[in-house]
Amino acid sequence: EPSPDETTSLPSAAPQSCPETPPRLVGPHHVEFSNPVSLELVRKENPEIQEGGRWRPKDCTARQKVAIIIPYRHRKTHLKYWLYYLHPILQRQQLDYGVYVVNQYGETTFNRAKLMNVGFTEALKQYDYDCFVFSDVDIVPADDRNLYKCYNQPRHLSVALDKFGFRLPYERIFGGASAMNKEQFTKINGYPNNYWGWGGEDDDVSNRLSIRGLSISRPDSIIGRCRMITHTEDTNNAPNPKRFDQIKHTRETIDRDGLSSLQYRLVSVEKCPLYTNVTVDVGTP
Ligand code: UD2
Ligand code: MN
Repeated sequence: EPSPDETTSLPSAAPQSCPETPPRLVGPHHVEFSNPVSLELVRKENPEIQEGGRWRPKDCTARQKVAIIIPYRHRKTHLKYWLYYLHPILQRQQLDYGVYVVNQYGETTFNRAKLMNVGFTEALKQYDYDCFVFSDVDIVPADDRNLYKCYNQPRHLSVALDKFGFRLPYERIFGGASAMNKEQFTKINGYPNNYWGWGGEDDDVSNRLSIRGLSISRPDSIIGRCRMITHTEDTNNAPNPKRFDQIKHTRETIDRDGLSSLQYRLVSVEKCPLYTNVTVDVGTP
């Protein structure tokens, strides 16, 4: 049974709450993916990160406890870039945070959405998180004013991606990187569990939000600039041919498919120096 995180050497809660606007943000910053980085370098440049990829500010109490959930399989080079760029940003944002890489076990069809539900559930077993950022492993914000935290409405973070010409490809998009607090996430019954392969699951979540009367909040397209690492299609993640039909039926599936029906076999939970590695068997379609 995992113990609450307070047993680590994280600084204990400071009396004063951190300022609403983090004081050490730098604004737009350079992001490039041309020279691969090592985990050793990331550790060296982020000496305060505790095992499992945990950090919290020492001179003030963070306003939110944020679990970052990354759906993952066979993307080591991308993960290293993500950790390299995000750890410094998240510290400047003064969040009390933990990074959870949810690694799909085996070589069966990828299920991004179900991995998100597993990440939410497993992160809550470790610490009393109140906010959840769900991020692809290949997306890095190019401006640290894009706060990886939760808002009154679900937050879409990756709003101005290089891949999409720095604008939204369509208004209701919620894929890439987004944030929901515990209440918002449970209100939509989490992600659907039965989208196997590429596509559609992010639009299903977007449908869930509108069905439950939630709207999408976003930073502007300057602050919301992000870069996506270019990549080819992964093996075992071919476009899901059922997706078009599935996203038409969210209204019927929202209550029965999601956190309420989540089943998985936990293979391991490993506290690595820069992230917690959750390996899970999500089954097959
Ligand atoms: C888009 C969406 C993404 C998701 C996906 C469809 C944006 C910016 N992104 O991304 O959120 O909805 O379409 O499923 O709208 N992954 C692995 N290993 C694999 C396969 C996937 O780690 O073998 C993870 C990884 O975190 C990756 C994510 O799943 O970033 C999404 O997969 P993708 O990058 O192939 O999809 P993409 O870029 O078309
Ligand atoms: Mn991608």
